[in-house]
Amino acid sequence: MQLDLFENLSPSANDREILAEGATVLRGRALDKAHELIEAIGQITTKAPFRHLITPGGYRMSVAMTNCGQTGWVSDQRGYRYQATDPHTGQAWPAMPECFTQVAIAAAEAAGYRDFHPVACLINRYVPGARLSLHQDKDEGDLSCPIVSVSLGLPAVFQFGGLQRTDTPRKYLLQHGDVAVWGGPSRLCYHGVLPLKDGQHPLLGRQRLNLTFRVAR
Ligand code: MD6
Ligand code: FE
Repeated sequence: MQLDLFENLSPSANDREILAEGATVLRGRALDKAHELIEAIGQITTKAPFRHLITPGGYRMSVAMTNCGQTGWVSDQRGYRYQATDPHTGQAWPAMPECFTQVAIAAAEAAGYRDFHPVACLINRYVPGARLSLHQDKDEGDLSCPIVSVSLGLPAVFQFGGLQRTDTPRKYLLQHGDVAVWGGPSRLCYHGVLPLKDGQHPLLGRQRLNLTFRVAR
């Protein structure tokens, strides 16, 4: 009985979309952990609040950010970098919660990346209108490891292009619970998020939260 093989799979367990070689969206992969992740984000942001970073060019980012883990991504007039302390408090970033690590490792494995051990998680908050222009993630020091990205709250249009800024990006809707895993030949592909459309999410209201797990030095 062929059907029996699939009987125990939840409807989403095998739902994946390949964006390019090495880049996969696992639809709904974090859905069953969403409450736990959101609760943990609340704890983290009491110690390391969301803030709007300033780009090296002097612009205030519309996306608000914070971090947890051994190191965190920051931006200011001096440039983009990872640092072990929160520039706002001078304290170490809050520890990475166990539920974060588990979701990230399991998703990486499901996408074919074994032995992924994230040390940093950048937490992004989008309110309606907030956007992230096309960029490459290249400040990590170790580009051999993938990035795992978890979407929560309002849906967003994710743009995924090629290795050149001028390559025309394709668009993908990232919804609550979706996990994108990104590495190998597409690790340096340009990507971005279009201005968030207004809406009301049952768990998060008028916002989108995104977690990106990284191996950084
Ligand atoms: C976001 N994500 O989805 C922004 N970067 O809010 C990213 O910039 C990103 O989703 C690298 C890999 C996956 C991502
Ligand atoms: Fe990115």
